[in-house]
Amino acid sequence: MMNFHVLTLFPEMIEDALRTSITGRAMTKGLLSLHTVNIRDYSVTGNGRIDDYPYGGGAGMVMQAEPVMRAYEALQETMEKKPRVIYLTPQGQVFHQKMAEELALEENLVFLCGHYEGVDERVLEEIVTDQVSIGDYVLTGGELPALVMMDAISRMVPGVLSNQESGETESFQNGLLEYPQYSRPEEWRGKKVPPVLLSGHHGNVDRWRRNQSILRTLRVRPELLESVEFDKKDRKYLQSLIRQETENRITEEEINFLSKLLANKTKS
Ligand code: 6GU
Repeated sequence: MMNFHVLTLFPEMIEDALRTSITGRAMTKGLLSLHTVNIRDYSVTGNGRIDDYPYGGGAGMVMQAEPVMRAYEALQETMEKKPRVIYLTPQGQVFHQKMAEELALEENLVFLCGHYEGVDERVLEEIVTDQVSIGDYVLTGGELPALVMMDAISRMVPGVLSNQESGETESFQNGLLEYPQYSRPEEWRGKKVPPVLLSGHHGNVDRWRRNQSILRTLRVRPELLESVEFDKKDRKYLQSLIRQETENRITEEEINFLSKLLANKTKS
């Protein structure tokens, strides 16, 4: 059971997204709960404002400390133990799968979504335990990042995915990108399904998929290959790529990368 709490200026954005599809089903099943708090309800100026000009000047507005603190305090009263509080910001650590798996073990998680140029640093020092970014680009607010994190965390909560859906965890489990998938028809607009997938030979299918995963990872995310364990058959495939024995044209850069990788892996 995972209880998400979200401090935000746009609660409906969070509610609508999380009540959709697999996370929505998990909430109905009682495996997840969602509690949003509208920071604007904790405005202290009487006119509903929660932002003000930055001291020292500069562009934009800053979310004030007091409304954020009061919204948090209203939440915290409902919990026995101090929860982890995640502030979504491009200045945070970059989110990854291991982090999702670790956070899925918590009972309560609080997400603080900032807007404008950010949140007064003093309230962050008081309540935030983790600062997280979802990648190197800038968004208008923390709501989409919070939703991205809650989605990734939810699917790691036992029971949220069906057995069939759990298979999809494979993608990153072996440290490689996923192999290509095909469904009916066998030929679509002149393009055929790779014959090995129709052969019924499970060993060959597994080998082909593993090779496709390695090839894709080499082309798109070569740095991921550094932390992958290669067995004898993997190394044979990598050698065949280097010798250009496959249909797949490999660039000189990819060959150099693979040669170094194989040299390093044999040393250790
Ligand atoms: Cl967490 N917030 C914002 N505003 N932009 C981002 C981000 C977070 N992560 C990547 N870009």
